[in-house]
Amino acid sequence: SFVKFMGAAGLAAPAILTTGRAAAQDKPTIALIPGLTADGFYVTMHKGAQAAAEAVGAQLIYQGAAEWNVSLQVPILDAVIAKKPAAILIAPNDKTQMIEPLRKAHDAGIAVVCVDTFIGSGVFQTGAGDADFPISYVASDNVLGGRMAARALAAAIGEKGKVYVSNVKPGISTTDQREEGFKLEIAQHKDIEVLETQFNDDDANKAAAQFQAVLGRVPDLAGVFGANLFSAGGTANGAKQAGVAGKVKMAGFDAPESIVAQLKDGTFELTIAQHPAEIGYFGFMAAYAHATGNPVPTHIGTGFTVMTAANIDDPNVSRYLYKS
Ligand code: T6T
Repeated sequence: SFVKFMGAAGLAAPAILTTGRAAAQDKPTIALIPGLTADGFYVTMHKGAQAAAEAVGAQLIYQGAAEWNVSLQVPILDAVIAKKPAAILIAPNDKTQMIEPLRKAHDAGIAVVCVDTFIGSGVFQTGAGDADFPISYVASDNVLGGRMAARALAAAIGEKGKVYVSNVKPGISTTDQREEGFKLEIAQHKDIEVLETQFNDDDANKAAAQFQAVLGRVPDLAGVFGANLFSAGGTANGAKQAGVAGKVKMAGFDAPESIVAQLKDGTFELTIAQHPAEIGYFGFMAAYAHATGNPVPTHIGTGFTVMTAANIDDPNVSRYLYKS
């Protein structure tokens, strides 16, 4: 186009060409569908996306289900597709079951960006596989996060003993990868035995009950990795009720406000805070760039902050606590 040509020639486009239709296209509507709504991780991601929307003067639609459940996420996705946004940012509830529902968005000309969780392999725009159509994946490095948790937990239990992973359910890319990273790292610590994973369906009460059941069977349990907010929080409650908080060592993932007291009283050795506001901000910007004709990276990696009793009062650490 003339505007592109002028840009390539290094000249400012005449103002008249940037008004009208072009200006309307500059303000796309972009939707964010979280994994679930009642979770500080996604509340904070929403704030990041909102900040990005305000920065560029574009519209953000935010719509999600109250639980982590494919059968609840699909109708929300369908309702959002019907609103014809330029792009949908989504944390898919399952890496396989959400492929076909998301293909509907893609087929309708809506760009898909995966945030936090992915579909397929999470490697997009390669022309390979049946799930490479999302334009970008914006997330933490979850295998690395699992490895980090394993190293810290191994040190906390003196490099020996029995541990298990409290996890959500199989098929979720993030928590699957955390467990994978955890086990890869623990394999390097020969005196640590990893017991069977306990799946809690993102239900903290279930995670607490599972902790007590495992402790009943394995009284010398040394440690637990709680692979997300509800897994970690529920396991901690279970340990408290059983009177072994601080004795059975805990490595957590995610950073709700309640983690501060639990780090200080020794319930948790550490927690690995993700940076959900970054995921929301850069996820939105990737979608916005695409909607306005600019190329985007197919993967954007965001950071972690490791929180401990020793550093949690540092404002550069506590700023990564999730909002509620
Ligand atoms: O850990 C986050 C998120 O990364 C994961 O995909 C699901 O669980 C959380 O939302 C925390 O509850």
